[in-house]
Amino acid sequence: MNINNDIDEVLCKYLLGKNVLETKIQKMIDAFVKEHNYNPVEHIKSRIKSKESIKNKLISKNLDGTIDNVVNNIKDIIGIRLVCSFLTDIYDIVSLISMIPDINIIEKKDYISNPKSSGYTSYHLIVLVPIVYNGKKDFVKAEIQIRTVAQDFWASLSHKIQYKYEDNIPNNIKEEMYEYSLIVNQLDRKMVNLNKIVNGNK
Ligand code: 0O2
Repeated sequence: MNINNDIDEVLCKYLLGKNVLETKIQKMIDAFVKEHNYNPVEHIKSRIKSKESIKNKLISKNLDGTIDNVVNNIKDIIGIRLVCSFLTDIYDIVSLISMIPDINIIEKKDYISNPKSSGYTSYHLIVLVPIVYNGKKDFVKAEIQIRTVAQDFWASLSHKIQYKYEDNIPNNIKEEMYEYSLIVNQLDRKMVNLNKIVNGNK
């Protein structure tokens, strides 16, 4: 499949959107840290989806390589991941993001309450980010993934396994990863409780 040549210009818009979103999220974190003397975010990672990955996603969705299909059907060309210590931080971060002026949340996916069948847990937001490109106002979509350090550790190995076996992950590995996702969840909950005790149940 060949994606239309205009993809490079479209990707410039997404790069701009990534910068706008990163700046707004960083400001949000700085303000929170100033007020609470606590940083809920351990680290942030962001990326623009590669053309190869965009192409593969279109193929997996049975879509042609038109710009309309890219813009309307690929919501994670901009991907920002916020990794935090505690499960409770995730929900605080979601509510902080929902208060950022100009950032419009259009979809929320709580894979913590409803984990994926693989065992994957994370909180995903799809947002609209305002940009000004060639003097014109526009919006681009972005996916924000919010997860704990433990969930990130699990997802990182899961990603390597998916890459290595593509769609043919052996059942014993799938089962083992699912079992470890339950352990991650249990650990995350225990850490929240312990942290409450350490902080005098605040
Ligand atoms: P990559 O390389 O991380 O970008 P959509 O994909 O948005 O059209 P869908 O299926 O509703 O449609 O999206 P979903 O499931 O909300 O989010 C998909 C993303 O979640 C994946 O993006 C991964 O980042 C992450 N994810 C989902 N399941 C797993 C899993 O089992 N293991 C890991 N490591 N990550 C997972 P991509 O584009 O598939 O991949």
